[in-house]
Amino acid sequence: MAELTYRTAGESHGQALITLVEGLPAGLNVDADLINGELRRRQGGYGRGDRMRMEQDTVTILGGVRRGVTIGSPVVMQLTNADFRIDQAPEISRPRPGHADLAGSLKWLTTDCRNTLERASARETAARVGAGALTKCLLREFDVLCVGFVTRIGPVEATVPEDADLAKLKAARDANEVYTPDPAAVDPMIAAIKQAQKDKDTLGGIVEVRVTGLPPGLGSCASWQQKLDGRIMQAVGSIQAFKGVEIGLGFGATSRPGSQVHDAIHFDHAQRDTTNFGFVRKTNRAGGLEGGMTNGQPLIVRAAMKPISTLLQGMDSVNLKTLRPERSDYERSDTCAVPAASVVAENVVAFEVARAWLDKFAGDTLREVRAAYEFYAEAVRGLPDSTA
Ligand code: EPS
Repeated sequence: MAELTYRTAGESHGQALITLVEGLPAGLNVDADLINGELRRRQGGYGRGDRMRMEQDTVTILGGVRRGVTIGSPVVMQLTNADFRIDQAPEISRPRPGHADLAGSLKWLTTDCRNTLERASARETAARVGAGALTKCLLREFDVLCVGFVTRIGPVEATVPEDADLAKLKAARDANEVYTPDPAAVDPMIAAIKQAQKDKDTLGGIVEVRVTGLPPGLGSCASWQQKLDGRIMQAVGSIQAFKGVEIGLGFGATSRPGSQVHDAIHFDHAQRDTTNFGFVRKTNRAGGLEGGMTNGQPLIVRAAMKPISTLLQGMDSVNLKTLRPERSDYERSDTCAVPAASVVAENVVAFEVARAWLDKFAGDTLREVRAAYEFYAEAVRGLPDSTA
């Protein structure tokens, strides 16, 4: 059974984006509506530009699925681009500060930043959402819920209680255009984006992803590559324009003494049938991960997105063809893509959780994955008598 992995290919204005997912068990129902729903959400959110009115991201499954069910072979998904003018698109030779333009042009020895920006573009995140949404079809078989939302846009911060019911947060998030579960933050966030638009500027923000229903022991402290916190940080930190990722208290843990950082352990027989198997924590400052492994508490991941680097007002730059100072180029772009980025973060976290799930509960078929999970749950409930 191969490890669950995925790759993406395709340019922002090329023919299509491709996602290739390997390592899913056979027998999994693939819900195209679920995948298309996530793709639609990623296209939305207040602050997006005109491109998103042109594209209608809908998945075409090219392989690995028969009659709506996985058959154990690689799953190939395609998203067709409506705007596929890559060969006609103009050259860009005045790199945008903050974008991949300059570093990529030097790397590939060109004065046309387009070769770089076509792949660096956040359009690629549609392919990643496709992969994550596919793995949600697996996670929901085990009642794992993964929800991403916005907690900050520019100067406006949302208030989201740590112990709130995740399904309720999801419903509140889905009721507005900035994907925040705090109704009081919606209008100020929209106003901040409108102001940035007026100022020919852009805004960043913070997104959060919470996952419930995870048993302890996903990921591993035995090797650095298998630590789930590290995998999540790579997956989230590699999202276009992301500059920071934290788990649980994250950076906030540094200013407190240990007694106010760690989550005391209690045991409650009445909770033996839940995913914490009775090992109760009254706080969740660790964000559900200790030693690179899930501990039976909800996962909490937070990440920072910088403002988009394509500015209508431009910034000081250099023309790569003349080496003389000029303002940076402007390409049609978004004012704020933080809501969309919360969908991307949610789905890449879902993928990493699913990967860790299949590492622990491996099987060629969903039946075997389920049996492995049930065996483990029974064994944990049997402790201290059922030791390895
Ligand atoms: C992007 C620029 C804009 C965004 C794009 C990311 O595209 P365009 O240059 O075609 O107007 O809309 O985001 C997407 C296409 C998407 O699917 O999210 C950029 O430069 O990163």
